[in-house]
Amino acid sequence: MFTLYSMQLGGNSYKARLALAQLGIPYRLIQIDILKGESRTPEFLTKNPNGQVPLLEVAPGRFLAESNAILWYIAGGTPLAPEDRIEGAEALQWMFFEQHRLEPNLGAAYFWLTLVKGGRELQRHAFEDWMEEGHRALGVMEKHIALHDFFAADRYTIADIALYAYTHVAHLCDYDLAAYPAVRAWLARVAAEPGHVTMEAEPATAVVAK
Ligand SMILES: N[C@@H](CCC(=O)N[C@@H](CS)C(=O)NCC(=O)O)C(=O)O
Repeated sequence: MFTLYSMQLGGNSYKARLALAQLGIPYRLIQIDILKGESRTPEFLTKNPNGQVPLLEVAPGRFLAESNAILWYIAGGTPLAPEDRIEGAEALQWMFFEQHRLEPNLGAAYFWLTLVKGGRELQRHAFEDWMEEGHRALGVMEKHIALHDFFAADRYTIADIALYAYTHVAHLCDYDLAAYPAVRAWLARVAAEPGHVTMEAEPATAVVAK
């Protein structure tokens, strides 16, 4: 059985929990509180020297980091991963876009504005950039999703899961999605997918480690 080291309200960890839930894959869930430094303990650093969650133990002692690599691994061979070569590459294209353009802005704003007390003041200098670059990324998504139902392969895939994680909480960290009607419609389509779980939910397939 997989073991997932996860932060409940972290978008990157949510991606893995959402895919595992929708694929009906049972796993052991270990909650990590990064605000208490639990991803930087000597013990955790032996598992992931980069000191971050999510982290998936795929076999005893074999660890996989990076949320989108985890998505790629767990969804391989399932309908969530396009099997066609170009469609698979297009899913990857959006997953790299998510890590380069979306997550560094929406993810950072979400973390500092919603999870860290006093974060807005602490990060005042960075906030303008996150807003500008985040809106740029949302604009790119809007153009694509106005013409398609999903981001790759004409169906719901791991590309949608990757992009959904921080887009669906954008409104909590000052991003007004009013100018992105197609993105809002896509968010609703993703939330209506069978087996969808929210970021707050502990998936029924998870066995929470005590
Ligand atoms: N690129 C990584 C980013 C992971 C990441 O930023 N994780 C955060 C929580 S969302 C974390 O563990 N931060 C703790 C730290 O850096 O000390 C991914 O997609 O998994």
